[in-house]
Amino acid sequence: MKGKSSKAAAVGSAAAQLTRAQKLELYYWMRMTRTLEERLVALYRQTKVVGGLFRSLGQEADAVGACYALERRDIMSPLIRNMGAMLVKGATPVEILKQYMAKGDSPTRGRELNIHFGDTERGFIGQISPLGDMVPVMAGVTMTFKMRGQDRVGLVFVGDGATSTGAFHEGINFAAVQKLPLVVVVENNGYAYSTPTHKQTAAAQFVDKAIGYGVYGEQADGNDVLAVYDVTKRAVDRARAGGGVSLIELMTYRRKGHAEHDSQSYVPEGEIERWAAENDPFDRCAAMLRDREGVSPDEIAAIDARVHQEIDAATDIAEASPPPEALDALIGVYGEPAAEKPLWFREGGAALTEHERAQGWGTYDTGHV
Ligand SMILES: Cc1ncc(C[n+]2csc(CCOP(=O)(O)OP(=O)(O)O)c2C)c(N)n1
Repeated sequence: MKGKSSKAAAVGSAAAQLTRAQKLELYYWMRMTRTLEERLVALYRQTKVVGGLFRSLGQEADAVGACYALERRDIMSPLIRNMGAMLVKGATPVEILKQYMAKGDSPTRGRELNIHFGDTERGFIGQISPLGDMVPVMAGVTMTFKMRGQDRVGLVFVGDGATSTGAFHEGINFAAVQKLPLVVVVENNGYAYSTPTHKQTAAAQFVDKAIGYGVYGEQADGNDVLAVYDVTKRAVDRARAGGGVSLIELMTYRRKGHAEHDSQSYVPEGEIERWAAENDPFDRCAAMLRDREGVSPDEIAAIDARVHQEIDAATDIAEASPPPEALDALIGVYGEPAAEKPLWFREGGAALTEHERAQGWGTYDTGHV
């Protein structure tokens, strides 16, 4: 409901329209996420990973289920724990492994770490590290969609900690006022680094913040991949139809530390084990596939085996890749001269060139600010 938060509806019509094959695909992407992260842990312990390693253990359903609701033309901005969303959007295990190992032919040629890379063709953009800052960035991206009259939606992932930053507030407020086609997914996994949620917000639940911004708000069970898909698909459809911003809170739990080096000494005894035993997204997805789609244990085992084979092959390729050459550091530092490139708007509403018009660009009077 607009301007109101609402508790998660039970899995609704959007998820009910998914085919058996699509549900198996959701399982495949979740399995790919978990197994690829496990492989990265092994490489990390062999000191082959450069920098930190960030896991999404126990919250794989969020990244996969939410991103599955997007079309290829839509743009998604992940956080460090949303590798699954990048996989769904078309990032390959080879790219991710090379990037984590800072190889010379990795997407950023060894300059950035983990999943800090993007590809607008496939619809994901590289995150910037300051928490919350991707919200105003995605407000800008979706404003461009709106000004160009494009049928495209943006989705930005933020953690519970990120919602307490100024950038989050400014970004969602601006997007709300401009009625931009933006879906803000707040992954509430209980902790921001070592800070439990109740120590960084006085709000009873993050979805309540939707009221203050005048946007739609819904909360869903983040460990149920169908519920995640369902709530996100509704928000994406609403954005595409001109209904503006939605804030979705996904209730989940971070079973690993902030990064691989974090011992989680601040976590109360038994909490992690309880979530693992009672609320693992895989167990729940496998039970759903068995009970609703008649999927056999053999079918599940076949997917698991396929994922392992794909990751083995990707690891061989990534490990064999060379490190960066020192002189590579000079490549791509400066852009090509922009003289040939038309601007996407004309200040003061000046006439568009034929080329701009053909591409569907518009005029935008910026005034004299
Ligand atoms: C503005 C800012 N402050 C601090 C940090 C350091 N930092 C990186 S991740 C993180 C915790 C993130 O927590 P949350 O937003 O809840 O996401 P989660 O890691 O739980 O997925 C912190 C404090 C940062 N990157 N940016």
